[in-house]
Amino acid sequence: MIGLSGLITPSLEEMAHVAKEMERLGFKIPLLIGGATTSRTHTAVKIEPGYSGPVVWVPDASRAVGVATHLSSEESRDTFVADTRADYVKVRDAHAKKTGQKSVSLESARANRAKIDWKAYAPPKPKQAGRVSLKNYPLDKLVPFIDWAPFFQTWDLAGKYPDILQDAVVGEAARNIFQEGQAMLDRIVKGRWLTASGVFGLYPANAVGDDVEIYTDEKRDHVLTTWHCLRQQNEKPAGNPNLCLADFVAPHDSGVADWVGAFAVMAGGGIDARVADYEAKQDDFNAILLKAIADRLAEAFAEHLHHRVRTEYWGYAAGEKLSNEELIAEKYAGIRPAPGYPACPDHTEKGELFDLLDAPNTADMTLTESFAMLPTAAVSGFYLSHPEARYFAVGKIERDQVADYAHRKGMDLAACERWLAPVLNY
Ligand code: B12
Repeated sequence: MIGLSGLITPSLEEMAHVAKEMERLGFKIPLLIGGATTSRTHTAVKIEPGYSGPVVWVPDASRAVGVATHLSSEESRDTFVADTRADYVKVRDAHAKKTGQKSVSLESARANRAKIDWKAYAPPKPKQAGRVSLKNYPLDKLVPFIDWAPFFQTWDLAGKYPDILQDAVVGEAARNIFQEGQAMLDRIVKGRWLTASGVFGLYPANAVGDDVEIYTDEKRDHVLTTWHCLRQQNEKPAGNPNLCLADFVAPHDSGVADWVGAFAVMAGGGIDARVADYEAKQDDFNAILLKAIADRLAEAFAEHLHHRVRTEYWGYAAGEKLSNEELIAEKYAGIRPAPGYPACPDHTEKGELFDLLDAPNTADMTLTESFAMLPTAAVSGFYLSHPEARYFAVGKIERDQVADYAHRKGMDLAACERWLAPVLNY
């Protein structure tokens, strides 16, 4: 059997490609699909039609054993495969009948942008502009910023932290894994098992249409790089804007001198050798535990650095005093949208972001050809400071926007459609 796991959306198209390649090469073995961004619908609609062998979406790793048992059993294999196929035919039919979202033209969506009174607003100027590289960042500084809630998700334990520790059903399991997690964290920090490195930059910037131009200096006449944003195109009830992240940056023609930030952080330096050690001992539990803690540290680094930027380097929230719970609940001013998240679903924007920050040299981070970051325990994104800046989902977009976007990015339309496949409404 072949199993494919996909964390971010570029994997979705890659999986469909792998299925077609298996068909072309005459494979007959089962193909199992799993991972955070995959779904039964995607498997049925985009992957299964490409491969005539068995294709099964497995929502949870614990079910992989049952699925594999069926697929390798002489008695149940044919029925299991036939049932799955019949199910996917139904899913495809239902998907084909689904009426797509009602959209507006890009022009109308732009006319309905978020309206900010730029004349009445003075963007905060960073106390220290430019790029700062933070290599080998002290891990103990990150620990207080850890959000433990997703740690329990990794172990399929549902509930809010810290309440989950007292939960009647999963409380004991949660306490046990939390204790193991704390012990691993201690080993990592005291033993310097992992290195964390990051980089950020604060730049003069202005919006031009749906793009954000980042300038080389405050004269703002030389563009260093452009951050391309996508706009919501679903029909909105009166009074609700069709949002685009560029709406939260002062337009160039307003004459208002705005700024944006960019960052990339990781906490997985040196992890591969440690994981390999555990795996060589067949200790999968500790291998997963180590990766889960590294992921928590990477997110804590993003939270910690954003806090430092707000209070020190950009300094617009110098007096901010928020508890970790308030930070997790995003009670601060400004946002840090990350390419791939719903407000900026295009992963290719990480290319320009990494170039801008010189992330391979300044933070020991690289991108794969599918725009996944290495080490895997990594987060990257932008900083916006406007108090009205908020997260939203771009949702599905139409051909007119994709053509415009491809043109703005200087990208071939077909390539652009491939990267944006999960958000196309056509
Ligand atoms: C934890 C997490 C992270 C961690 C860890 C990532 C990692 N290295 O694993 C960190 C903080 C590092 C991270 C970073 C990023 N993330 Co993230 N992350 C998540 C989160 C919250 C949980 C994913 C997870 O680990 N779940 C626990 C595991 C165990 O579950 P799972 O992956 O679903 O796998 C289970 C099943 O699917 C199945 N399974 C999985 N694979 C397979 C394979 C087979 C063969 C089988 C049988 C079964 C199977 O078994 C597993 C256990 O049951 C999700 C949101 C969510 N709730 O899903 C976002 C999410 C995956 N992240 C997302 C994004 C965008 C990113 C970043 C690109 C953001 C950025 N710009 O920095 C980066 C990318 C990192 C990189 N290296 O490139 C998006 C992806 C959406 C998209 N459009 O692509 C998500 C969906 C959040 C969202 N709603 O937008 N992320």
